Amino acid sequence: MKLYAHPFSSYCQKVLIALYENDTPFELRMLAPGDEQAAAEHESLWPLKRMPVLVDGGRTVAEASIIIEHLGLHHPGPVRLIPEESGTALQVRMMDRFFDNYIMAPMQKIVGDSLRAAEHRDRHGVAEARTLLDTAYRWLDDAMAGREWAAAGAFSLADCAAAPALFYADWAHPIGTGYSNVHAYRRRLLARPSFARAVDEARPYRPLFPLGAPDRD
Ligand SMILES: N[C@@H](CCC(=O)N[C@@H](CS)C(=O)NCC(=O)O)C(=O)O
Repeated sequence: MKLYAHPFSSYCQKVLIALYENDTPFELRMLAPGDEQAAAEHESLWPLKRMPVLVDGGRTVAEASIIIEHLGLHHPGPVRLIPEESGTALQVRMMDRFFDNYIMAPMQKIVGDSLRAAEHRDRHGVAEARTLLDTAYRWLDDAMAGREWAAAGAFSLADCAAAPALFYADWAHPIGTGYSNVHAYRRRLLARPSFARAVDEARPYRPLFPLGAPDRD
């Protein structure tokens, strides 16, 4: 399998965690800025030009959650990231949607806006993203009371989504000190070997973080 990705990308880390959890072999096709050949291959596979994209034999699979579902179906390992029982799987998928839509998306809005020229900044959109993050942190703090992992009582797809989402969201819009369950969960995610590896591999790229990476994590 070939994964078109960049180690510093949050959605790529989401899939890298799943691959590392099960020691699944793959080749990284690095989408480095300026590598036109890799970019052209990526665009021909997925004209939407979002990463990651997985190529598995003749199949091209896009969207991080779907790639993780694909891995569970076609390359299962000892760590099952989508539970077998369909009701429990639904809880996992709901939390996965929560992290993508309400943590990752507003975090990307804030980071993406900071890359724009001053005259193209979207102050209103960024303010909305910050409000959404505050609401999401508050909801998550209640949801995580008494929970180790996001859903199903075990590490899952939802935690693969949560790890990079909370990692970068806390950099872009710090999680309030009152949200101790969210902080504790973020620390647990950082201690998980699969995510710790993804974070370490991405360390050299921290100077690319447009808001300035804090000196921690
Ligand atoms: N819905 C996609 C989102 C992927 C995404 O936003 N990837 C970012 C990197 S974290 C990207 O490709 N950005 C490049 C761009 O926006 O042109 C998924 O779940 O995989």
